[in-house]
Amino acid sequence: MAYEHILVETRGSVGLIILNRPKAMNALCADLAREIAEAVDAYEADDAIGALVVTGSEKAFCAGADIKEMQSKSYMDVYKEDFITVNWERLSQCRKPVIAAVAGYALGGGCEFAMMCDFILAAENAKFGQPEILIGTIPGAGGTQRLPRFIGKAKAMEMALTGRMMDAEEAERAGLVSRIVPADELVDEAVATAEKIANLSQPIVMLAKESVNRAYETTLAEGIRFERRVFHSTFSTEDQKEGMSAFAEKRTAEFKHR
Ligand code: DAK
Repeated sequence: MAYEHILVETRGSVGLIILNRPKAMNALCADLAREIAEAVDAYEADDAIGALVVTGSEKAFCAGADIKEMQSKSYMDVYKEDFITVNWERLSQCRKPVIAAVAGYALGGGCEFAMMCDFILAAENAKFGQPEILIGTIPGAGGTQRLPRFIGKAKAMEMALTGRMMDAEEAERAGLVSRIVPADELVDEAVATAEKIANLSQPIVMLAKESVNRAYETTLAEGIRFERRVFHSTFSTEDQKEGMSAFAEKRTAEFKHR
């Protein structure tokens, strides 16, 4: 499919989505959000794809929602059209693993967008922020909810109330990003990591993702009960038999994704 604001590329078993709106620092206009949702739909439906990587440019992962597009909207506009919500949330509903490879600015909706992914690899020049307060609004795609869960109240509150940006090192220390990699290796490293995941059992990977995500939705006791049921269920798969047999026989497992 031809897109206007994104590039898509299949590398091995990995679906790569590259935000490509350089003149606007990859700001998410409605069409860009729709295109991302369509690309996620297509990769999700493709059995040959085991994991996704979302990235931007070296200068900007994404500078947030398109301020020029939304500046004149009224309350009734955003309420009635459920302002870009459906397409934005598509990424967080993806059942396959998604890695955000962030270089440059990840601001506002861009930071929220990265947080919708399963984990973030950051280039040394990455900068994260929720600057909505500086333009008279507040984060609207999960920033006030996900950020405190990831980095704690003190830093999340400071970022939401002042618009201060966090550099990659602080973001790694705070737990927002899993690793920092050199900018020129960022996408290759993200794709290699995604490929590693894609070569494991797809259904087991999906169960692991669902189980970790449950930690953000429920109590510890309920989460542990959920995990135990899911753990038990892995024993009904061919891939669990294959994985454990391969270990015992000192060979590499060949998962069938069943
Ligand atoms: N929107 C539109 N255009 C943007 C933009 C944005 N967010 N960010 C940058 N641009 C444009 C600039 O206007 C400029 O365009 P021209 O003037 O050349 O036409 C071009 O990109 C280059 O930007 P700068 O000249 O400003 O470049 P600098 O290197 O000096 O600065 C910057 C880069 C990223 C620090 C700066 O551009 C900046 O502060 N940008 C705004 C960042 C920001 O405030 N982001 C938060 C936006 S509010 C929701 C979902 C999401 C949201 C809400 C609800 N629902 C699902 C309900 C999200 C809201 C937001 O993200």
